[in-house]
Amino acid sequence: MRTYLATASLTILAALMPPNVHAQTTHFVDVGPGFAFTPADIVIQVGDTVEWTWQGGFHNVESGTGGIHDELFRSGEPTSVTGTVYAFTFDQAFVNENPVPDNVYNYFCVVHVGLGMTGSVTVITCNGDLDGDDAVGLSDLAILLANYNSTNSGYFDGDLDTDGDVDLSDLAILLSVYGTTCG
Ligand SMILES: [Ca+2]
Ligand SMILES: [Ca+2]
Ligand SMILES: [Cu+2]
Repeated sequence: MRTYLATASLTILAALMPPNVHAQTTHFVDVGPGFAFTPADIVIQVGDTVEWTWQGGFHNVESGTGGIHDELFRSGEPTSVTGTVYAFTFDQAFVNENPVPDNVYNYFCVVHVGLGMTGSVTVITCNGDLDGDDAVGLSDLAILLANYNSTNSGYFDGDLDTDGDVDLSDLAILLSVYGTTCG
């Protein structure tokens, strides 16, 4: 009975929580001029767009790991035309149709993958939800506080602004979405 009441209470609570929504933004990644994507590893919110811009060298962008294309996204054949732009939007439909572990979408330059020219896009589908229950609440706050003042942290440790550490700015973000639900 107690379990039933707790479950029912949570269900009612979830229905009352506002949805977890955010403004869509564009993230910029440089392709070259050396054998690198800069920044190589980015964290974005679902619905955001990543825009790669060629800064020099002969490169492309294609999803996959170890030089094996997984056919999720690809800029086309390698090009050396500086100023070339390739944009891809990681929306909910894309994530649903192409699930990958921890929502980490890896990519590489087919010419220079052997030189370590790789990158990744981590897509957050529920901002502030650190334990993956599609709601932002006390358990997520507890995770953030447990890692408070830590460095070299990841998003799911509570580094919500992905600047490498867990501090007041991350707490502010979590509180701004506290009580929201996703999915
Ligand atoms: Ca949660
Ligand atoms: Ca941070
Ligand atoms: Cu390259």
